[in-house]
This record gives sequence, structure tokens and C-alpha cells, in this order.
Amino acid sequence: MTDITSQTKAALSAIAAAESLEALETLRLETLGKKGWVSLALKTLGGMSSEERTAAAPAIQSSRASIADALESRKAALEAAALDAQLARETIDLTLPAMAAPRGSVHPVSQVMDELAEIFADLGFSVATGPEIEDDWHNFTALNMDETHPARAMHDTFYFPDKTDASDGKSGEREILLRTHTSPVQIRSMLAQGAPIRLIAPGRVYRSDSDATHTPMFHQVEGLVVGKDIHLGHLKWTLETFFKAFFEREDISLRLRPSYFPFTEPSVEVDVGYSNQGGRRVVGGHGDAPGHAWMELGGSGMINTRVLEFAGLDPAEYQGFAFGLGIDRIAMLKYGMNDLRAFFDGDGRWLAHYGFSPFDQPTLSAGVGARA
Ligand code: FA5
Repeated sequence: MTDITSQTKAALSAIAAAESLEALETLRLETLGKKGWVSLALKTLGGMSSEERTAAAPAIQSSRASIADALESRKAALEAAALDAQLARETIDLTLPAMAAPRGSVHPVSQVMDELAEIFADLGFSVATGPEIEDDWHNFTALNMDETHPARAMHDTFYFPDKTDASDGKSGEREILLRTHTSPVQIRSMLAQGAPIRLIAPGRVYRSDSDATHTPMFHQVEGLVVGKDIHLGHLKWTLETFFKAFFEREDISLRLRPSYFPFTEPSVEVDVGYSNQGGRRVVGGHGDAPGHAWMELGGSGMINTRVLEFAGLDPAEYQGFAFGLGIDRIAMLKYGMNDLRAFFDGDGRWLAHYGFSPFDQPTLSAGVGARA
């Protein structure tokens, strides 16, 4: 009896001290295994008289039960420790520099949109958006292009087969289309906010057009300023200030060339001076200087009084200017790409080359176009 008690005590302390599941298994075989001493002791009960058995059985049974419990709880503890060790081994070290990991990049169009927002926010402009699926009233009519206006044909518009009812109480059905420019955001913003107003509206626009400098979907940024005593000088100053900040150079020359847009009067096309350096167009300098030329970046002008009326403003009280620039074009010029179609191919190698680090947020203080 004393034997069983001391053997059990020794086994329990060996189990408590077992360092591995293998060591624990050896202890299980030595005690509860077929040839283990507890099993052998249990077998001896069969050969005993009933008095002997009554005397011996409780100690052996309790030894078996306490050893089985101890084995089980030690096993659970060792397994938990093994899991903890595995989890510790497999932990991701978040303090590793993220640049070392494979990474995506920011598309140049997104980068330029962030740069635009940063520069114009500094000039007190807010950012507006409008729907890409528009109706012809906002895209054309309210911009002084009625159904028969020849400028409608120049936009190579994608129309939907369906029509929509005028939602603003005006009668008649409207064509549904993919907006051909960001100018309908002018109308939506003036109708919603009234005046004074100072905003930019960057976004996608669509025209049935495709070659190295034209794609069926491209990006524009609209600028709109309405207030009292706004004149063409404000437009030129705003564009000049923007381009100097955007191209990060002071020697920017703009040429405002008389043009025609139904929604502005007078209308001017915006050209910027550049030179050709090793096959790359580099912005800067006067376009008429030797080795220089002018490149068109967008359209602009003073808002036509008819447009102000369509947008619910009194032209006797308010004037304004608007501009529309091709974002993809200014991105190409700033970052040196020469084929617009590559912008939308989704080629990882192109993005690896021309894309930007997500950590390279444009700020005016650090430089809006800093490269990673
Ligand atoms: C317009 O879209 C006018 N809404 C701009 C405007 C706004 C004028 C406000 C006056 C007041 P235009 O069709 O010229 O104008 O386009 C403006 C710019 O978008 C172009 O100078 C060019 O940079 C860019 N662009 C035009 N078509 C494409 C195209 N298919 N692919 C890429 N960029 C284009």
C-alpha cells in the first residue's frame, strides 16, 4: 500500500515536471500503459480474495484516477505553451519598415488630383463632384448649347438609349449621357449653393475619341469662381499661380488665346510655354522665345450671362470665370509620359515606373510633386 502511495507521488511529480509531450507520453506508458505499473497493479486485484481486494482496490483506483487527471492537465498545459510559442514565432513585426514589403503605387492621375486639391485649397477653393451619368440639360442646354447647337456635335457624346424626366420641375424629357466635360458641375453647384462660389471639380469625362493624346475616358478639372467684380485678370492670376505651384517653377508663361465656348464670353484657350529637351517637353519660359513653343492645356473664360441665368443667378449682380483643364495632359507634361493610352492599360510595369508611393502625400510645404 505504502508502495502504491509513494509510487503515485513520484509519478505525479514526474508528470508535473515533464517538459515535453514526448516525455509525458513515456510517463503515461510507464503508469497507465498496458504494461504500466498501475495497470499491472489493477490486474493483481483479480487474483485476490474479496477481503484483500476491498482493502487494496481503493488505493490503486485512486492512484489511477489521480495519474490520469495529472497526465491530462499537464498535456493541456504543454499544448497551450506550444501554441503560444508558435504564435510568438509567427507574429508579424509591424515595426518592420513597410517600404521593404511588396507595395502598390498611386496612379499619376490620382497623384495629380491630390496635388490640384492641395494647391487650390490653399487659394480658398473647395472640391465639388457631380454625376458621370448626366442629362443633356446640365451637360449642354444650361451651358448655352440648345438642341440644335453645333457644339453638341463636337463633343462626340456617348448617349444611353433611355431618356429621363426633368427632375427639377421643368417640363420635357432629357437625354441621358456620359458627361463630356466637368462643366455641368458648374450648373449643379450654382443651383445648389448660389453665389459667391469658389470651387474646383475634378473627375472623369467621356468622349468617343482615341489616339496618343485622346482617350474615350479622360480626366478634367473644372474651376469656378462667381462673385461681385470678378474679371479676366482674376482668371489669369489664378491659373498662373496654380501652374507655378503645380510645375514648381517661377518661369511659367501663360498665353490666353481668344477662343470660343458657348458657356463663356469672352472665351480664352490657355497655353503654356515649353521647350523640347532631349525629346521631353519641359514647361517653362516664353513660348515665343527661341527653342520654345506653346502648348494648349485647357479652355476658360468669363461665364456667359445666359449660363448664370440658367443657374438662377442675376448677371447684373454677379460675374464669374470658369476653366477646364485636361488632368491627364498636365500629368503627362509634369511627369514626362508621351502616350495617354498607357494611363489606362493597367500595366504593372508602367505603374511601377510612373506611380507614386502612397507615403508621398503632396503638401505645399514639402513640394506638391515630390517623388518617392
Ligand atoms: C471643355 O471641355 C470645356 N468644358 C472647358 C472649359 C471649361 C472652357 C470652363 C471654358 C470654361 P475642351 O473640349 O477644349 O473644353 O477640353 C478641355 C481640355 O480637356 C483640353 O484642353 C484637353 O486638355 C482635354 N481633353 C479634351 N479631349 C480630350 C481627350 N479625348 N483625351 C484627353 N484629354 C482631352
